Amino acid sequence: MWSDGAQDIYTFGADQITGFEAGIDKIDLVNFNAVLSLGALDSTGNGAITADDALASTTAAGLQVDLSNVGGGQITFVGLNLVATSDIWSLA
Ligand SMILES: [Ca+2]
Repeated sequence: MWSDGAQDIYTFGADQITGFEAGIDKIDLVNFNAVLSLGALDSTGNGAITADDALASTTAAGLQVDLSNVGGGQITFVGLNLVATSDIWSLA
């Protein structure tokens, strides 16, 4: 997946995202609404998803969020080590 500079809304389960623009682009996890909470994604509760959170880790490519235990895949944010929870949609 590639970002084109405008606001992009990503909806999916397993992908590598290049060019994600913090504060502009959004990750829509509506498909995981029933099985995943924002608190689970941001287990440290600091408003950002980083390698310190339970479902995230740092890979050579960038921040990877592992949704495999809720029926998704691994989402890799290429070149990033942090994604704000405000850029995540559809989770409570
Ligand atoms: Ca966090």
